[in-house]
Amino acid sequence: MGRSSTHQEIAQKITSLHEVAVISHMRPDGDAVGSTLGLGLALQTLGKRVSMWIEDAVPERFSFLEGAELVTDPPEVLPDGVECLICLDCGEPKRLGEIGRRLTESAPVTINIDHHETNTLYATMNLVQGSAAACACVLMPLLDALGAPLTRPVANALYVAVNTDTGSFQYSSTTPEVMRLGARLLEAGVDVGDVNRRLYQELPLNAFRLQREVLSNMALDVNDLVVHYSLTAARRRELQLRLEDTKDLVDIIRVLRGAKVALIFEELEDGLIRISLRSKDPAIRVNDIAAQFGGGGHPMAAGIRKRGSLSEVRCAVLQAIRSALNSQA
Ligand SMILES: [Mn+2]
Repeated sequence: MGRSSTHQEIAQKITSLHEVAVISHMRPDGDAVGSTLGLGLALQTLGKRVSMWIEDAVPERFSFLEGAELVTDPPEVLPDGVECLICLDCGEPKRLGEIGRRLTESAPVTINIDHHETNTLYATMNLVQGSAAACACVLMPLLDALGAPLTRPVANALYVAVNTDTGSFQYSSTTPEVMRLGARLLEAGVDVGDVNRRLYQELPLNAFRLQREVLSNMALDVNDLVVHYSLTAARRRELQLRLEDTKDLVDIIRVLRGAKVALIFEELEDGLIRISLRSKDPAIRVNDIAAQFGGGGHPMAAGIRKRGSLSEVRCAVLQAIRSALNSQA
């Protein structure tokens, strides 16, 4: 395992390099895309050669960001000339995808910048702040240490990252510090109305069909303390869903009054079950529950990928949640 470094040490290292690659986790969310573009574009303005890689395409929702077309799938082999691989918003190498994970092994130097408590400090240099609301919040002081100008494209990217990871500045991770960062980004030219319309008011029709499906078929457990929905592979095909369409499903059911835990169980085509977990009670840490099944994340938002049948996996995870709720009572 690598050691922890300061913003200054990492800025010094990056300053000494000519060519870097920035990578973030597969099935990217707003923080993954926004942080990748924020750092990648900023390093370009500093005269670096920069590649930006994410396995699975940039979701359509974020494709309006300037530079989004520069983000590509990672190459099978690290190109000659890349001196350093910078991993963003990623708690462990396998979240980069199989190709990305292998790249961390072949890169001469790796830098890990993240905000997952469960981060395994897998890189040569690690800058991890478990309490930060988004990876972008860890990046901002680094950009300052690098002397990178906060251009509008960089500010837009960082704003999307912080906005989406804080649930539009609603989660308790939204500290005064986060709001100050938001203010800086607005001063740098972010058009709040325009960006939020693009993020939240441009839902395609199949997303409505999916929402209808979720609301019709959600299930309750443990005296309504737990709400969950299961999407079978067959139903996914019928609704013609893309990978990115199910990303925020859990937000539809988590709003139920009285619910402490919300979950989405998704049957993927390759025999994997993907589970999104959200807690509404700080005493219920869903990343601890996820860890029992090889998953991880944050106390209030976590994920699991597990092989097995939908009913088997659902039964085991719900049982673990019942135990957590019972030990609390
Ligand atoms: Mn994040």
